[in-house]
Amino acid sequence: MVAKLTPEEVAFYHENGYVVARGVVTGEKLCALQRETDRIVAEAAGVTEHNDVYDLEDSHSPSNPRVRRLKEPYRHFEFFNQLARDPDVLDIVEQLVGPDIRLYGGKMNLKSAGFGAPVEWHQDWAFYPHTNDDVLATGLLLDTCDEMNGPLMVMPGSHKGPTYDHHADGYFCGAMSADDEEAAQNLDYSKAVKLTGKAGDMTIHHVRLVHGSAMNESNRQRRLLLHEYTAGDAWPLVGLKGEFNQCFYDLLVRGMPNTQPRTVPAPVRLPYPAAKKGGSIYENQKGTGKRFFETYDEARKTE
Ligand SMILES: O=C(O)CCC(=O)C(=O)O
Repeated sequence: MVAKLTPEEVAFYHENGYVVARGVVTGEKLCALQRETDRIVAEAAGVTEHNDVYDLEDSHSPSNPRVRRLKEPYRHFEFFNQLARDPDVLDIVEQLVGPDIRLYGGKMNLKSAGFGAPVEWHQDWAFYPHTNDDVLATGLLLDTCDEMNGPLMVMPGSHKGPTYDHHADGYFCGAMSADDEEAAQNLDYSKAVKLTGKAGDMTIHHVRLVHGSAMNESNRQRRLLLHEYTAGDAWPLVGLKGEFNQCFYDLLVRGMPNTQPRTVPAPVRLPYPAAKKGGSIYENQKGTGKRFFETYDEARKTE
């Protein structure tokens, strides 16, 4: 049986906007997760462009497959559907958002050894604001993650601050610009915390927390399975991600559905007009203003 968060860890999450739960997936379940991921990634051989399942690195080719994201694996693969509903995971989520829990979305980000793409600083709230902010993302580590292979980085306490601009040239781009004055006044990026851990540990970050990650320059991959969970009474302000019955009932992974959304006065910015480069956060962020993190191409140019 997996340990729940201690009262101190729950208080730490509310104060800082993140926490890491240790040893959430272990033993055969962890091996199965790694095996299933390897199988799905191997099937990207032969895929020529992004599709519903795969988001591909710019350097991907069918003969040299490079996957940077599996999109919503719980929708495509029963193993991942079960994992998103795992009682050990939901027991922890329940400690943070309450007894009614809806799965809003999910993805696996794969940072390959040597070139895995960075994710610019952003707040998930800028992508999917809800009527209340009892919303979080869990991140299951498939690989041991240290400072060198692109850990998720967070800005402690930033979930209590403003919602920053995630637009460039008038369009949503899913990233905060390094030129943004409001962010520069409020955030000291030298205080960013790297969420390192062992395979099977689970990061948790609040939907309004500023976070991102650098390129993986190590010789070890870093795979992170992210699931976004909302309180059952949080209603998405930018609309449901799909058909009503599925979103409202099937993806209610714990508790009772509720037709009376709870509202709180959290600062909202809408992700509109939509990103010029749609698809995934990696594509959206290509439209960003000034980048924080070096990309593979930039790193090669300066060599
Ligand atoms: O994979 C990462 O390190 C960052 C993931 C993330 O923040 C996202 O995909 O929204």
